[in-house]
Amino acid sequence: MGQTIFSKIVAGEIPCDKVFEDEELLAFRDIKPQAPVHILIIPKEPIPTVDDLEDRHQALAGKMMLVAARIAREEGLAEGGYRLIVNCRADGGQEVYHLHLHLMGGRKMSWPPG
Ligand code: DGP
Repeated sequence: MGQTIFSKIVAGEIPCDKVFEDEELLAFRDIKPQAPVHILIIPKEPIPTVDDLEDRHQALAGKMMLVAARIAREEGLAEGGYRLIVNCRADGGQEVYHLHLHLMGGRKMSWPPG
């Protein structure tokens, strides 16, 4: 799998609307938001899909959830609620093959999704 647009964002070659960064993770606003708040939390390591996570990624994967919850609180979403989604490969609707956690909120989400 070649370099993705998200690797270029991590490298600073493409700009993003950043909301969080540390040595392992980056979070930025989705360019095609599906909700009033739509943020992507990604590892800096170019892991293609959730299916490519290995045992050594256990802490990293957990941190993605914790950072998502922290951002949700900062964005004022915690009380009303929000949705976290990871799409995996074609049937999951994944377009960018660099693992990312969608954080969406600010409106009532329908269930089940299409
Ligand atoms: P997915 O279908 O799960 O792979 O979602 C990919 C998301 O990435 C989609 O909601 C649009 C977003 N996206 C694609 N290219 C860019 C970009 O260059 N910048 C930003 N901020 N988001 C992007």
